[in-house]
Amino acid sequence: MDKVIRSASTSAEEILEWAEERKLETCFDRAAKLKPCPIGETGACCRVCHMGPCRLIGKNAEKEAMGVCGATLPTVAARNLARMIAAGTAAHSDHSRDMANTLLAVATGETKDFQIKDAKKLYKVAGILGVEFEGRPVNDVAKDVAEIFLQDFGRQNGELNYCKRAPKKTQERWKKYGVTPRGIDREVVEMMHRTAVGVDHEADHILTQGLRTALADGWGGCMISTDISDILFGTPRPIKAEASFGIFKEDEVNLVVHGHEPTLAEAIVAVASKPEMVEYAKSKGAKGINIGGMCCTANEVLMRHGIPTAGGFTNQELAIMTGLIDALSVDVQCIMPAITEVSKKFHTKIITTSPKAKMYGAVHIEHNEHNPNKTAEEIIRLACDNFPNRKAEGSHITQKYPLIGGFSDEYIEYMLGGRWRASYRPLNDAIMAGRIRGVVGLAGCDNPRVPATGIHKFLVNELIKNDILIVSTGCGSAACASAGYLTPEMALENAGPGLREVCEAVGIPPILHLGACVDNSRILTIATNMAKEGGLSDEIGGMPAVGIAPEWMSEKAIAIGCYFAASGVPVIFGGESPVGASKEVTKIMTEVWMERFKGALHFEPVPEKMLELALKYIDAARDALKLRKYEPGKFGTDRVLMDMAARREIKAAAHTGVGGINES
Ligand code: SF4
Ligand code: MSK
Repeated sequence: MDKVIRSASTSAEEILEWAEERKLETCFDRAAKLKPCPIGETGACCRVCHMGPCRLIGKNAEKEAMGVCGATLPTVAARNLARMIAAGTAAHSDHSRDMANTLLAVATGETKDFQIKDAKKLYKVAGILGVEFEGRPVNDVAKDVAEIFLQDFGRQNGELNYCKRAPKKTQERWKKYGVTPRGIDREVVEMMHRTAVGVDHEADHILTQGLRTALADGWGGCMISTDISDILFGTPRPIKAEASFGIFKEDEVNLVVHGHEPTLAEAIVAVASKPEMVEYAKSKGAKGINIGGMCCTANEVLMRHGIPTAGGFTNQELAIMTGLIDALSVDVQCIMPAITEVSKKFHTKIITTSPKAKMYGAVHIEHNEHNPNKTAEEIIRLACDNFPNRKAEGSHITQKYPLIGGFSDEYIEYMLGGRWRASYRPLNDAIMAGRIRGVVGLAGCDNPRVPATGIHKFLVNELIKNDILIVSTGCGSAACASAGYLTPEMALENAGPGLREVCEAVGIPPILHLGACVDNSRILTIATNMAKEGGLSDEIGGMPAVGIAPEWMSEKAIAIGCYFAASGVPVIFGGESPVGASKEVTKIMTEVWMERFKGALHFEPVPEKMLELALKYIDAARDALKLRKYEPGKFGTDRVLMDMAARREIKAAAHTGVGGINES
C-alpha cells in the first residue's frame, strides 16, 4: 500500500511518523477517521430551528426539497453561508474591538505598559478619520481615533468610516447594490436575524446582506485591527526570522504564543528580555528564554520583532510533540482543544489568557489590558518553572528555514519607489509591461484533510513560475515560510524571468508576507493604491488580481473571501463547496457577484484547476484592460526600478522613517 502523506512539510511528516509509533493521536488521524457528513458538507442541512434538522436531499432537491417550514435548498444553503460570514466577521471584529479598547486605555493612561509606537501611522489614520492632529499631544489624538473606531462597532446608520478608503468606483458599486456596511455589530446582528427561522428566504437577498457583513469585516474589523496594531506596536518593515519546528532550543525555556491577538504577546516579548526574567530562567537551569509563535499571534510578533514561528494551524499538536515547549500561551481563535490532551503526554503547560476563552486541562492566567506586563511575567515564570520538568522523550526536530517577513503596504510603497518618491507606479508599470503577469493574494489556513500545506506549495511554485507576485497572510504565509519559500533566493531559483527581474532589482522575495489573517486588509489597501495610481483598473474590480485560500477551514476565511469578492476580486477556495448542493447559490457567488462587483467566490478542490482558473482570471483582466499580452521573457518598456544600492543611498541621506531591511 502507498504511504499516506499527511503533510507536505517533511518535519511535520517526521513528527507524525514518530507519533504514530507511539500511538499518539493528532488532527490528521481524526480527519482520516471522521469523514464529513455529505449533507452538511454541501450546505443542504438546516438546523436553525427545532422542527429540524432538515436535510434537503434527493434527485431534484434544488427545486423540490423542502424543510418542515417549507424552506428550499437555495434558502438553506444561502443561510448556511451567510451564518459563516457572520461568525467570521464577529471573530475578527471582536478582536478588533479589543484593540480599540487597548488603544483607548493607552491614550488615557490607564495602560502604562504600552505606548504609541508609530505616531506617523497614528497621524495617517487620524487624517483619514478627519481627526485634527497638528500640534496636539499624541495621546489626545489617539483617544479621538480610538473613540471614533469604537463608534464604528455600534453605528446604527450611515456608513463605516473606512468605506471612504476604497476607490470611488468601488464605493459606488457598494451603494448601487446596497452592500455599504453601516456598523460592524449591526451587520452581524442583522445577518443572524435574517437567517433565523421564518425571516429572509430569497438566496440573493440573504447573500447581499452576507456581503454587507463581510465588507464590515474587511473595511471595518480587519482594517481597524491592522491599523491599531501598527499604531501601538509599530508598522512592520522587512525583518529576518526563522520558521518550522527547529526554532525550539534544547537549552532554553521555550514559550510559545498562539492564537491571534498581538497585545499580550507583545508584552511577553518585551518582558522576556528583562534581565531579571533571564536570571530567573537561569536559576531553573536554562540558558535563556526563547519565544516562539504559532498561527497568527506568531505572524503579529514575527512581523514586528522577528520572533520565529513554529508554523500554522496543523502544526500545533506536532509542536508539543517535540517535547521542547515549556509553556504554550493561547489567546483566541484557531486553537485546537486537543492540545491539552496532547500536552498531558509531555510536560507542556497550556495557558489560556483571554477572558473569552477557557479550555479543559489548561491553566488560566487572564490577560488584563490595563496591566499586560504583570500577566506576561506570570506566564514567563510559569514557563521557566516548568523547564526542569522536561522529559527526555519527544521528537526533537531541528529543521528550520530562514525567512523575511514584515511587508506592510506602507513598506511596499517605499520599497518600490524609495522614500522621496514612494509610489505604486513601478508595480503598475511592471504589470502593464508584462514583467509581472498579475498579483495573487494567498491566504487562509492549512488543513489536515489534504496533505497539509501541500496545495500552498504547489500553487506558490506554479504562480511565481508564471510571473505572478504573491502577497500572503495567515497560515498561508506560515506554510510558505516553513517550506523555505520566503527568501529572496527563491526568486532566483523558481520565479519566471519577469518577476525575477523585478524581485532582484527591488531586493524582495516573490512572496511578500503581509502578516496575520486580519492583515488581509493590507491587501485591500494595496489593491486600492494600485487603482489610485492609474494605468490599470480605476477600481479594485478588473485588476489582474485573484485571491486564493487553498486549504481554508475557518469561518473567518469565508468572511475574508466574501469581502474580497464584494471589493472586486475573484476568489478561489480549495476543497468542496460548503454550498455546493445549491446551483442557485453557486450561480449567485460566481456569476451574479461578478456582474455586480467584478468579484466572485469559487470552490475548486483540484489544485491544477485552481491554478488554471486563477491564470484565466488574470489574463482576462489583462485583456479587458488592453494590457500587453503576457508572454514569459518578453516585456514592454517600463520604468527602471530602483535597485537596493540606489535605495541605500537614499536611506543614508534620510536616516529616519520607514525603510531598510532590519538586520536584527
Ligand atoms: Fe427545517 Fe425550516 Fe427549521 Fe430549517 S428552519 S430546521 S428547514 S423547519
Ligand atoms: S490562524 S483562520 S488557521 S489562517 Fe489566522 Fe491560520 Fe486560518 Fe486560523
